[in-house]
Amino acid sequence: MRFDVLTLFPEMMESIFSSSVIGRARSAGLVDICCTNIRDYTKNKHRKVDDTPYGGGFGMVMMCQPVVDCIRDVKSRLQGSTRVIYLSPQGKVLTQKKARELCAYDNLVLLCGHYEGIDERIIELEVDEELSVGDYVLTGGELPAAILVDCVSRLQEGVLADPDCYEKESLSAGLLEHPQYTKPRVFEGLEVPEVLVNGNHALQEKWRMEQALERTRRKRPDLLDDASEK
Ligand code: 4H6
Repeated sequence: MRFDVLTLFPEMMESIFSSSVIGRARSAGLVDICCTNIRDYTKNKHRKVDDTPYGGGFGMVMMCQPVVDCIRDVKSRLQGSTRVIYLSPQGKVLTQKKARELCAYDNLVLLCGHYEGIDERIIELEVDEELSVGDYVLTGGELPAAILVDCVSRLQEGVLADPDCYEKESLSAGLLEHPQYTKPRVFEGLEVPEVLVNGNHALQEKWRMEQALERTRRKRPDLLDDASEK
């Protein structure tokens, strides 16, 4: 899978994508992540990417020309199926189900908005889908784009060390994870549940499933309402 992140802050994105699991996946050639600076596509001498909104109002709006040229140039170099996604508070909220669906594309082009957003005509002309990472407002689309890259990358084959991770996830689809413990057995008087220390494998599996269900009921009952959405 290839990701192209179109942003005014490529160096910020590079640092995120060079670390941890995603950094390793990239070095191993399991995902290809490329950050492009939208400002490189400006044609005015001040390298200006924004202008004042028609009809007045607060702030600035990203202009059509640099953004559209940037999207088209990046797309022209891609092979296979491509989806152009704009990260914005107006999008549908990203879910695990959506992340799995996006795995069907060869390329994801992620457009990061800034200022008060982008000229609506860019969306009309070049954007296939608008996604949000949650109902709150951020200063830019960069962190949402990083979340999407992370979430879809970890579904690519070989990115997670243990293939059982995917298996387990699909079994408990739409549920929260059971509690986890490691050594020592007692910490400040709190003991690890007996079944995890002395129980047999079948009992432990049953315990984990019960805990996952109980936790979901208590902490996120909304997840149980429509398990198919997850
Ligand atoms: C597009 C339009 C995504 C992008 C407006 C982006 C939250 C999310 C942005 C804006 C984002 C999300 C610019 C509106 C700054 C507020 C960038 N915020 N904004 N929930 N911000 O996925 O002012």
